[in-house]
Amino acid sequence: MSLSETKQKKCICAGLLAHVDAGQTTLSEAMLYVSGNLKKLGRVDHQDAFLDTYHLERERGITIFSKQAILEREHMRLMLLDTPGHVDFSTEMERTLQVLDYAILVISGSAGVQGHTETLWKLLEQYRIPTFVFINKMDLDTADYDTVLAQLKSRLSDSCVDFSFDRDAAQRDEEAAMCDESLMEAFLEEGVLTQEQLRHAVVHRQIFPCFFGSALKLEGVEKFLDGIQAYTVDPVYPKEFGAKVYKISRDPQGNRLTWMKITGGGLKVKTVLTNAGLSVQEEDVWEDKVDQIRLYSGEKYQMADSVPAGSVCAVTGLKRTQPGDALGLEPVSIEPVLSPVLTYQLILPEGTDVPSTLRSIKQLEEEDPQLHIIWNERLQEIHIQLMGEIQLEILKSMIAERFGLDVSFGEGHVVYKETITAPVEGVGHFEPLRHYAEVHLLLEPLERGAGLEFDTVCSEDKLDRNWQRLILTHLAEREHLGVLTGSPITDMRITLLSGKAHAKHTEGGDFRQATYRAIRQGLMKAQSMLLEPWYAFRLEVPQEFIGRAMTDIPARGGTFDPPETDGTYSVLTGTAPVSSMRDYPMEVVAYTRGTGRLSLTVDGYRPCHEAEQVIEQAGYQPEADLEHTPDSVFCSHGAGYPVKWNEVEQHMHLPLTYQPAGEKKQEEQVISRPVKAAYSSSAQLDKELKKIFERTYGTIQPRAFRSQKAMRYDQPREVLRQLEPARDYLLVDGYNIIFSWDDLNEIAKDNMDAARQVLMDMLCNYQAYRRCELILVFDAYRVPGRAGMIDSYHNIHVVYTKEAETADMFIEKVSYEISGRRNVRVATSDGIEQIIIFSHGAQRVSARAFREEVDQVNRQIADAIQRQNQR
Ligand SMILES: Nc1nc2c(ncn2[C@@H]2O[C@H](COP(=O)(O)OP(=O)(O)OP(=O)(O)O)[C@@H](O)[C@H]2O)c(=O)[nH]1
Ligand SMILES: [Mg+2]
Repeated sequence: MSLSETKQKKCICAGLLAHVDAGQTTLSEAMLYVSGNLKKLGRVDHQDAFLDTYHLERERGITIFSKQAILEREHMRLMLLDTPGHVDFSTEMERTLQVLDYAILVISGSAGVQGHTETLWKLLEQYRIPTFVFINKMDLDTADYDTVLAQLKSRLSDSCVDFSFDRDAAQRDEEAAMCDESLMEAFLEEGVLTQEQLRHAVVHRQIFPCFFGSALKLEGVEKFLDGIQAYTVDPVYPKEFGAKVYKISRDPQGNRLTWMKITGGGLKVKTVLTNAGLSVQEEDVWEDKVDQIRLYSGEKYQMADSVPAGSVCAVTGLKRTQPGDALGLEPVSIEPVLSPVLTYQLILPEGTDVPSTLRSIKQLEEEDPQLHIIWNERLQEIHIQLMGEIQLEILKSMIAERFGLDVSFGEGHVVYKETITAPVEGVGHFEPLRHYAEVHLLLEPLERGAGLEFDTVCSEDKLDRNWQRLILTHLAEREHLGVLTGSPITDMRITLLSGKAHAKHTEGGDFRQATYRAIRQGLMKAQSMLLEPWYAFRLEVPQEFIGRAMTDIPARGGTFDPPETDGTYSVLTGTAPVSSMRDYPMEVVAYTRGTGRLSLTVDGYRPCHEAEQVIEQAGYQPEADLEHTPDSVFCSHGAGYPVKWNEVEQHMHLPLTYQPAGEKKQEEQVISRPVKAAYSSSAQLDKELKKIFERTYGTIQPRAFRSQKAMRYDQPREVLRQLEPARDYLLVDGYNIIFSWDDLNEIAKDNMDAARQVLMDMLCNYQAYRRCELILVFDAYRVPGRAGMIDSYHNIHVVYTKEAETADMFIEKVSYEISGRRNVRVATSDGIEQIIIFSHGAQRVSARAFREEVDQVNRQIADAIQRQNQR
């Protein structure tokens, strides 16, 4: 297939969306069949539908993954995307929205508009997707034309217009003209509307053409295709390359597929794609070559050497793409609207190696980023976010299938969020030796459902544009946690007010630190509010049970509109917290003996109805969460020291600029102080410190090894025999720490020996103060000739591991030997690889947290020095 061949036809990407069981897979099948693209008509109920290809889909008769089919007509190529209708898979559905030219909303003629249909409608509005409606199952006796059309108009939009071809055209045009002023003008002038005018109205979402039929009986399907052909416009694309990634999956052979729509130019195989130039962190930039371009239709695919703009294809060879990636000229995608509101503990079978399993399970998160698979250090648990029980069951089967693991899940809990009630200015300062950054952020509450917005009002004269961009990236790059329960923050605008860099000492990482700290400092100052997810519900019960329903809902913290009566049924609509409604569907079934219907759709977040209990239960201590510390680091006499969040404003270098309403403007005399450039070499400082330290605390004994000489070891456990018995042990993963601490990392770039030396000196101070048995471990391969040696350096031990033995392995073995009997801590990097150390009871300290401790010790020593000097 070549670029030129395909371009003569109108090429449209249309997604089928619906409430579960409305018949979208059946409709796709029917459309492919009647247009001659499918020889044999399959059927969902016979487990041979063209688009329900995955075995779990066939077994259950529901769609789980979105899938593509290519429908060729004489003058039109339709790229159909079938999506799952079940709410539990709605994040999968939402991912396709970013690539659709048109949506086909399928409604069951007998079930009518459902709660989920309204959710879909809102999404289509948000993504501004022109929409056709197909009312299916009209073959059933329970389907009624007038009822459904009235429902469409009242619950979705007045602009839903019957476009059936057998309808009186004049009547249709008159109805269409009511939807828009300019259409009305045209209609009054001409008495009819042209196809062109209607097309224009459809693409601008002024009209939603509706068609009726039966997918199963192939009725109205051909006409529907005619309608799509007649009332759609061929999208126009720019010449320069652009593409939007909407999905990551794996084929049966395990090849990683990146699903994308080409939105500009075209794509040829062997092209090198990159995400560089987009606002990503340097370490996240990738560059990969397109290996194959596959045009899928159902399970089968054709390979193409090149595809034109407008195509939807799967590409192999890209290793680091993510759903939502915008490549080339494509603008950044909007954040997904739907997200799971339940979180579950994922329980691995006994004896499973947690870190390696976690790494492989993370593969699933690539495919569904909304799963949010996290390792909760505090609870020592894997947590995963899900939409509901069906997704949970499917995930369990998939994990068994792909990874051979029989996992189970803990009881689900709702996912809380936090926001603030009034604006506040947050300040973060980060200035360890040879580093510098200060950031001031304005945190303002936004209306519910707004999410997070980032902005800057900082003048570029004050802070260079590049630093500002970096700060905005840091704001967006991770989830920021609130201070009530440690849940993610939302519904806030965060604006960069001012910031300061140092001409020599500022590095990118410094602004990250200052930014994170500024947010948390602001949150500590602010009045926070806990939010919880709410459902919009629609409860239909026989009239005799309406009294029961009306007492149940308030008891569960919900509210409702006055009940309506629909024949023998009463209908109650309203909203209620997810947390208290989770078991209600079962209860409705029970008390109505199966005659009641309850539909629940997530309706965003609102203030938590039992905030106090939830906060108390969470037991979250924001100041103890060192990964999200609200405190800052300042510098004095060449040494960094921590400053508590509530004292930061007495030390900051830039003035506050936000004026809370009604408060008098602060004097601007707190103008920036000169940044301290003083830096005395660490060795010199250490010598000085040691002298004074010894005066204060007595001589530092080299208590280290019984034998003072360096020695070789064979088994890591032999190292232990060399140690004085102690209560507390600290194992430090040397290179991990060097690379994690910005200042050491900087030194290491020029001179690794020097970096090692500085670390050793710092740890000597630390050991002297904390009196633990400290073992610093370096991978041997970087220090020729020392492999397998244990050395003593003043009051600490330094181990150079043997060849083919990593520091990790050494630490694991040694910590295993001592833990259980002693208090063992391991200081290492912030990655997740090291969780293993926990499994035998040793405690892991992240590089960042350990740095805080070391800095704190230094500060205490500095205080001691000061006291000494004052005597
Ligand atoms: N009577 C009748 N049944 C239909 C029609 N279309 C689909 N069905 C039946 O409705 C059921 C659901 O059809 P699907 O096509 O799987 O529905 P879906 O919307 O794809 O469902 P999910 O993918 O699970 O959301 C099946 O049993 C179909 O046979 C129709 O036009 N008339
Ligand atoms: Mg389906």
